[in-house]
Amino acid sequence: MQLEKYQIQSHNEPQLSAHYRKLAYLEEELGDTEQLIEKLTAFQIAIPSWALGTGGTRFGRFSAGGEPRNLEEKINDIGLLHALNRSSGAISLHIPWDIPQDTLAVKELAASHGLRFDAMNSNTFQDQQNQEFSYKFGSLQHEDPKVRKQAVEHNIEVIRQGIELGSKSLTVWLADGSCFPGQLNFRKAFQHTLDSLKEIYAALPDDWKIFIEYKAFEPNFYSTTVGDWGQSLLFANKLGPKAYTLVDLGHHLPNANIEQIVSLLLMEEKLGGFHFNDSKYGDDDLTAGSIKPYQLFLIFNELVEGMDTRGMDHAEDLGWMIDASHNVKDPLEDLLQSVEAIMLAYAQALIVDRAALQTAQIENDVVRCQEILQNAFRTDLRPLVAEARLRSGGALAPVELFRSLQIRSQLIQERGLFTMATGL
Ligand code: PSV
Ligand code: MN
Ligand code: MN
Repeated sequence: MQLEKYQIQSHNEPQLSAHYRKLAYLEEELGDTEQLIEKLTAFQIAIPSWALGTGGTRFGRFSAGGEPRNLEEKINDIGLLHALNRSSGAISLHIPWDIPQDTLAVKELAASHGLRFDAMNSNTFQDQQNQEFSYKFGSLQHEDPKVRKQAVEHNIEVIRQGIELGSKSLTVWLADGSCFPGQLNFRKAFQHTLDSLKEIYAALPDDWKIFIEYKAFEPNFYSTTVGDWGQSLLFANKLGPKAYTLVDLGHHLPNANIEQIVSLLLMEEKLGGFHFNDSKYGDDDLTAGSIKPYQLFLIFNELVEGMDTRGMDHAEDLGWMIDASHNVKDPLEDLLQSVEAIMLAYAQALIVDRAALQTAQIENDVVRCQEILQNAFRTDLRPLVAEARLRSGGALAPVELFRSLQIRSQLIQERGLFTMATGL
């Protein structure tokens, strides 16, 4: 199904006067908001192809129905999201879940929705059909060079496919690690992984980046070979200038200070991008901003400060992506909520009074520092984010429109009730 312009307009029409009233109030508070709106309009968040179906746990999976059955339908779903919010203009593919049959047609379809191809994701954490060697005991870290070679070649194949699609980066997330003490020689595992990554790095085109994603635990529960930002940074530094660390918010040990990690990675010019999600305990799949919105804001606060200090382009110089897919919400509504939360945190970070904060920091005025940050965090910037959406042709209230048009029922009619999107 496709969303028509008139459907968005007739949704927006009756809400316009209330919207402009709220916006005017904000303008009174903040002064000129044009620059803020421009930045919000430019900011795009990539959607992973595996977030479009209901996720699952190892205990069960409950499909929402109408899930995309192939790459084309996944692209169409992201097209729908982008039409609604105008901020989801990119898709991140996972190989082999999303192998394009007809690359040209896939590119055209994506372009017709205004989507570009974000980072490509390789998969050496599952055994695929017809695969010669198993990844049960790791891939790039494996003791057996033949297993490592197979995993390296897979990554190089993913780069090749990405080149055809116009992507510019590869994200490597490894499940490699160990479940029990003594299972692994940590240094050997690291060294093998480094050697394998070097071969993948050598296959990167000049204008590509490789993102090394870390994760503290799961599926291995004793050690993960790229377990934290220190290990990821070691790899990235040893590999060279095209290698960066990727921060997935859900991949830390509880209470980790992610904003500090972000700040230091930026300082080292090694922050490559983000996977947004949220968690209460050890999850990496809850809706961004649903549990710890203040943390999300604090992360953006460091991002904006660090990027501005370095003259970086907010929209272009880092990879922004959602990585969440869970069990109980409609996946498309969930993604709309995640994008909104990310945009809000970004907007709040943009209005932090940086000069005043710097002065308060120099004067050790701790109370003032907190006031400044929380003033920004507690300002309701939803009208600003909505205005950015409105100006780009999106809906003032995307979730409401998704519901009133009964998009899920239409997708179920088109695709059936018992569909199962490929993914985690
Ligand atoms: C597994 O934790 C994971 O969610 C990682 O975050 C990757 O980015 C993703 O799967 C896809 O490979
Ligand atoms: Mn991730
Ligand atoms: Mn994850």
